[in-house]
Amino acid sequence: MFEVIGERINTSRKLVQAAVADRDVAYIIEDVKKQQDAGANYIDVNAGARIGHEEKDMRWLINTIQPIATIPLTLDSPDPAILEMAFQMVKNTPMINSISLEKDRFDAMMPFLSGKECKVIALCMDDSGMPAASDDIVNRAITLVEELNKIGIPTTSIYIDPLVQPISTDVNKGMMVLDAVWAIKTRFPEAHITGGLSNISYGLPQRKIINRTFVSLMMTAGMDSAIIDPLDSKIMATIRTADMLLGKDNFCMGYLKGVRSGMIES
Ligand code: THG
Repeated sequence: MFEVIGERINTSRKLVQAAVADRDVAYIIEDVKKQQDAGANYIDVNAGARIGHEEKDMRWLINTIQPIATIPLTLDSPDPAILEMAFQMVKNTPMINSISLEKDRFDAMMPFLSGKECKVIALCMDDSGMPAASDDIVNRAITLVEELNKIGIPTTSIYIDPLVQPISTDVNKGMMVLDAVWAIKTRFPEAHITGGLSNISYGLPQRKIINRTFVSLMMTAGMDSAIIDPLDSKIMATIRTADMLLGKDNFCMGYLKGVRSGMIES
């Protein structure tokens, strides 16, 4: 079944930033509980927005969330030192977000991940920047899987993020990533495909209809996870329905359960 990584605990969101600045434990706990109740499989924790405060904010968030979390955390930082610190704090094996092929980050992340039993998000990014063609995405994914396999991370623990780019700047950006996801999933059927979706609609009005149409297309190509807001009931209903239509929901049980609980409606 599709895995939802709840994105709400991110200091780039104004209310979360204020709650973190005020050390408002109740606000954060309430938000995490809501994401869990809405069906999240992981809670992404990103403390990157308050410049100079990431380490302390990340520590505080983990200490606040961990006692009430019933699902694993996704530790989200571009800084390998922050990820290492956070990894040591968590009791349940987390998901690491992320490694990439950018040299400094790659070189720092590989020894850290070596021999660890954790899931890892691998960004198809290198020092030349965002991928410009479908083949770039696929080639970077292949390198990432091969390198991670070498240090003992099994393909089933790897979540490839192909990096979604705005369709408003180039109408081919949708097909570019869809083709790449299809190719990666064909080459590595055991790998997962994840990522943020909202970049696709950047610069256009009515973004949510674009994001949720895109997630169903991405699921057809092989995406089986995404970093989204689980409290957005429309995208959650789209995901549950697409999962069923793609044969991932035995006896349509997930769909039926979603309808009975009122989470899915036409
Ligand atoms: N790939 C990976 N990790 C990621 C991303 C990705 N982590 C961060 C991000 N992208 C996904 N997380 C979020 C979290 C919150 C929001 C968007 C993405 C969000 N944004 C509002 C907006 O842009 O309108 C902010 C509004 C507010 O201030 O509340 O909510 O792609 N591996």
